[in-house]
Amino acid sequence: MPEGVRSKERTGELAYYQEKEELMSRDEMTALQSERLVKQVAHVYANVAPYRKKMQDAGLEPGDVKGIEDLHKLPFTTKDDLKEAYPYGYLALPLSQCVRIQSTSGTTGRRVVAFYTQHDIDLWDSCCARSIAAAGGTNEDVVHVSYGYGLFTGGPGLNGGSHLVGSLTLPMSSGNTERQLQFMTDLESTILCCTPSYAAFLGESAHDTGVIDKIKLKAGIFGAEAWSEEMRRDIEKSLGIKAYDIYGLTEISGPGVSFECSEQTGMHVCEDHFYPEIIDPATGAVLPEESKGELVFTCLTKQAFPLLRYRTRDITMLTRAQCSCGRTLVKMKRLMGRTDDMLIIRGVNVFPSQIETVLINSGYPANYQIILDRVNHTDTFEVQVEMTDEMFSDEVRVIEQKEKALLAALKSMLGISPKVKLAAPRSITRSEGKAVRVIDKRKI
Ligand code: DLL
Repeated sequence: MPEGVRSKERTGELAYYQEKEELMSRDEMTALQSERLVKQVAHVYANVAPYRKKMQDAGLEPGDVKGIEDLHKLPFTTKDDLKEAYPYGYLALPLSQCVRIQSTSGTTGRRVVAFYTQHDIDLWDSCCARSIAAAGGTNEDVVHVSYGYGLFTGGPGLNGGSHLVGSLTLPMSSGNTERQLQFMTDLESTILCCTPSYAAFLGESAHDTGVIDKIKLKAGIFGAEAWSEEMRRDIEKSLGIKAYDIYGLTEISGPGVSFECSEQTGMHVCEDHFYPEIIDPATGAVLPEESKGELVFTCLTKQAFPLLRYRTRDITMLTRAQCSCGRTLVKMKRLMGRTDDMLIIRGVNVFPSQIETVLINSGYPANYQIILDRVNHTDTFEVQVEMTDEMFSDEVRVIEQKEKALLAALKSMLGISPKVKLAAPRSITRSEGKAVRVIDKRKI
């Protein structure tokens, strides 16, 4: 039986899940990354037709990439590339060798389906295990996973990591706050994994229902959506814990691409598996460390869905400042925004264009606004749309029925429910320049 990460509390020693990789010297890491990249490029050239074509178009052969210093020669991969090749275009192995798919929360066309071999699942789980160990998790902890389970990577990823650490894992999934608090108190959960907004809500509910004194949590691992230092402090105070950030994306594996340690100044990237670069989003030029730009990842070890130079559209910066936890893995700062229009609402990825499609398909004009706010750390989400003259009615009941029907159509497309408000014809302010579709009042 695997021992997982044993408690070192008594000695006060820091626990790592994979000490060798997490504390590797810069030279050793570069050599490992180079060796892995050369193998990976040969693998994708042989097995992924779009990569072979991209490389041929750029006049490149696998032999031209001799180490990590040649990475910049390779073309980028974008979400549009994956969209065009949906679902199997970037699959590098026969399906018979794959054991799992996970998917992003976008709808068809926007949805990315990621494939995993058992090796890919194992390495992903190991990255999540690093995160749990960095948050102080050991085989004496009870890890309460309230990320969604299913196609979303949050639940499965942290679940796998918790098993490797040897913690008792509570696969709660999201929702049903009353039951969450009951398990949390009855089974004495010590580490909570969920979105930061849900953590804040759980804290509030624990205070409101008077169970806060029975809660034994010591740490939380929160990610999948943007959050701020202020929010971190609020959650820490409310739940009496230390709150750690965790980052990842389905295309690259899921949570655990990077994770925070006790220093809480950014997330260590699992760069032995996922090589990060920061580029200028306008020109594609690689920027030096400590510059703000778009984060790009190359999968060095994944077998089934090994993306090269994938443009995440997330904005951050990388730093190699020495970390008090001892880890030498490069750190990325808390995310500073995105280069595209994707909104993350209560942890779900939503594109304004999806909303527009539903409105237009339901017979509404394209005069609408999406209004987002954050009340008590929870996102509020409202869609206001104008009625046409034909639709307009003085009867409240008729309007309510229409709102209900539109809400159902939006929920089925997006997977989450906005508040729907039908406005009188021509009542939404017109813009003289670009239309302002999204009003995001969330202060993050
Ligand atoms: O959100 C994976 C994940 C699950 C990460 C659980 C952390 C915890 P996707 O649904 O593919 O995957 O969404 C990926 O979410 O490109 C970021 O824009 C955003 N995101 C993820 N983590 C963070 C974070 C998962 N810690 C997209 N802070 C990414 C801010 C985050 N944004």
